[in-house]
Amino acid sequence: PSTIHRTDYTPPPFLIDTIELEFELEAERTTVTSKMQLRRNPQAAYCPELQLSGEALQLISLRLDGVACTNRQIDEAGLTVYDVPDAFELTIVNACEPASNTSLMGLYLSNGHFFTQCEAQGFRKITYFLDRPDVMARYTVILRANKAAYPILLSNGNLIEAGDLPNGKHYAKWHDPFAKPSYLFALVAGQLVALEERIITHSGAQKLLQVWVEAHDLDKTHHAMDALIHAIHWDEARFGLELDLERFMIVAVSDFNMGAMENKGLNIFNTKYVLANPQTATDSDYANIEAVVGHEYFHNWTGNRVTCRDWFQLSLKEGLTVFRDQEFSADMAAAGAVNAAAARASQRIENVRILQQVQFAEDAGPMAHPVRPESYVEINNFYTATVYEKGAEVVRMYQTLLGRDGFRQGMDLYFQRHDGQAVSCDDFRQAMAEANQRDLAQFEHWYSQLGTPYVLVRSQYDEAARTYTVTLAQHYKPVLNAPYTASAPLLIPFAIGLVDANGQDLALQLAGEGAPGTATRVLELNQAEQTFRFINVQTQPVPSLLRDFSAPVIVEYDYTDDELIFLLAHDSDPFNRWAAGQRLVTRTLLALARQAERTQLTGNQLNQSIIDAFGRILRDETLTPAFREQVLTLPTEIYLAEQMDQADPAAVHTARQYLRTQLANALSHDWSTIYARHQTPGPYQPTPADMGQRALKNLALSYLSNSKQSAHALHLAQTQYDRADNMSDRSAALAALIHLGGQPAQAALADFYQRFENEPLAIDKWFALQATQQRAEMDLIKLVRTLMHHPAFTLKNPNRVRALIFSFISGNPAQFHATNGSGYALWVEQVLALDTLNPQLAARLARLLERWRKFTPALREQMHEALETVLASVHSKDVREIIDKALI
Ligand code: BAL
Ligand code: ZN
Repeated sequence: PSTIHRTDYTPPPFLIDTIELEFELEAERTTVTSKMQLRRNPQAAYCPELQLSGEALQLISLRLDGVACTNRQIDEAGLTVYDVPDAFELTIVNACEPASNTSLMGLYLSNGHFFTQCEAQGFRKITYFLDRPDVMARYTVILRANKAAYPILLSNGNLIEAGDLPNGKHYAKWHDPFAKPSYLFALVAGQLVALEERIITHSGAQKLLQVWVEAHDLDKTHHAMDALIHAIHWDEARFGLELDLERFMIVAVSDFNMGAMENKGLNIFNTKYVLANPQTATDSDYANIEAVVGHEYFHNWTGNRVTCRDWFQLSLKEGLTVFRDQEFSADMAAAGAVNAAAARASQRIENVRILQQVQFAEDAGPMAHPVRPESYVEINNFYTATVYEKGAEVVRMYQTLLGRDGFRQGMDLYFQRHDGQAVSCDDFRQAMAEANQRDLAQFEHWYSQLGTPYVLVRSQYDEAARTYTVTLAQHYKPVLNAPYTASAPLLIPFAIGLVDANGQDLALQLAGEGAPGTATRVLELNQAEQTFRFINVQTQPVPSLLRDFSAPVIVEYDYTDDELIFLLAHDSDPFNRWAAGQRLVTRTLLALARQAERTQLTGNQLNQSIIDAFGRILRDETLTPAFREQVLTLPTEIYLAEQMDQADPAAVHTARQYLRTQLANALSHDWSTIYARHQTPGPYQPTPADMGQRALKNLALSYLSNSKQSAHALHLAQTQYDRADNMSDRSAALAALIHLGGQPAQAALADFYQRFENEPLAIDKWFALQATQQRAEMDLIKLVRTLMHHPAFTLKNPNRVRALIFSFISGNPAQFHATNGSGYALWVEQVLALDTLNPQLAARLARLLERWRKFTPALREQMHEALETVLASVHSKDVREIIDKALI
């Protein structure tokens, strides 16, 4: 497979103005007729032949301007038509095979219904086309199918006509008035029902909103519909962006590689991000649905109206849209909360936690790439945390640097200039710069440089001069196997506060300034090293660094434990309060892990002041339950292993379990009190306040089940399981029961299965809870293998595979990395099994071993062998790219 390079971009030699598509939908073999109006692109170099992409297609006929055309060739990549005129009509008839398409790209079947997935390059599995995002055409689509089997026929845009046909068939004709790239095409056909709402948007236009599902799921669509309505209003209020179609549809599908897809006017969603009722969905499911519904809706402008010139610009739409969905979720949480700032901070903590756990690790491994990648073999491998989450942080930094109004002006100019175009990350930066009359040339490095920047902080207090000097130095650490390591100083917005001995923020005044200013200051670090001198500082402060995580960097500063305990208690910036706690606990856990590598962890090895500090947070009723839950949640084992020079999953597991038990026992009275106090009376409501209460209560239950009070915990868990009126409480109780083991666990697992046998998303939880249990005496590889033989398990459903196999590997690294290699053997088998079935999912699984060089020598060697084994038999370019990069 060849490598595609960003700098090789050339404009498309031809443009397609319109396309009329006709589908004869048959499961085994669908016939597609495509009539396109093409013309040479005046902006491109002359090319005599037309090359159309096509994969796994059978060409039936080809006509050029109505005449049969034989001057053409078909190969693995597609169809070439030689010596074409400057402007012409091309009519292609081809077939594809939806029923045997297990890749879930192109046209496929799920539960007997037809669905499509075209991003990034799935349209070429439907028909021959210029399948690239800078070719934007107007689509008219006619769907024909058996009416009884497929009563609902949907495509993008507006329904023009529909009617019956002979032989039990019917048809529907759709027209999308907006030119779009092929990756935004979609069709759906099946037995579906819809929840409908009509709304009026701010220009006074009436819109039809529909959430399409299978009939038995109709009661689980209300939350998604509410989220959609909120998202529509939010985008009007915050960015002045209005829904541009007469109707907007969401359709749920259970077999889906991604979370959801923003096809124009016809979003297709993984059921996991649509379906919710209190019995089947947890609080985090409710929150994720709101975020993903928002995300896909926001793409209508950031992605669809203005799209990407090429796939290297993916973050142009994804980073921006993640930023927008994060802001939406934060505003929604704040609107429903008593303490809006705290609600916003909790959202921010969740976003940053994912970045630190997933993206920082990606940035330090063989798949490290800039937010705007330089090259790829398979673009599907670049739907990454870097493009999405780091990309969102890059967008957030514009807002931090330019202010909210300045950012809005930049967005306005971006749409004014580029509506209807396929553009680049540079165009976005240019709009931000020009709308604010700022030179943002240096900001380009955030798009072009890979790796996580470090900011080394040194500080000095001069008591006599009453000055406090802060020196910031930015640098990268070498990235393992990174293809290139160029580095120029970045423009880093670095928010700082200084906290006095009483825990109060100082009003900050830099040398040269006439008067003290705000408590938080955004310093602009734009050189390799810079010094900032604060004046009129009466006593030595403790610095609160990178407040609200103002840039996606790692701060290096020698905080003492006491300083961290102080910030945990006093910092006015809630994000940094949480960050101080995490720093403290990570430091403690890493010391314990080092110790566990040498000797057994017994007795109380902990600094009492740390336990006291966490106890005070736990008891502090002025803090929201959601925040307390976040502070008391320990970093994951994967994150901790990543912080070691040589990852030792077993030692990390021992250390983390040890600290959990210590915190459980030392604070057991508090946990019991918390458990009793934070019940949520009344019917289930997914409000931020109730969600926070449940999160804290269920954390208490989890700690109690790790404490000496296991009989008490068993009683609580059993009662909670039996009485639960919602999935958050029931699944938390089940997790506690599984942890406590024995007959009650088996009984609850059996009950749960029976109760939710017909609810696939709940059964996913049943698999995941078993795969992520933390019981040292349990052979989880054996359990996972047994569960893989369960009749409800299938490799064909990505959610099920993620629930069992991915959950096990990421939730239980100590068992996965068993020294006998049994985890790696499982990995090899499953990567290869998925490789032919669903290459995209296989590549995701393959990535779980990419950090092999980071591990202790004994594990490293076995992981290397496992990678070589996969390489010897791999078929897909998706998996091959990952393994090749890992082995460089
Ligand atoms: N565009 C792929 C799915 C998403 O990011 O919304
Ligand atoms: Zn997206």
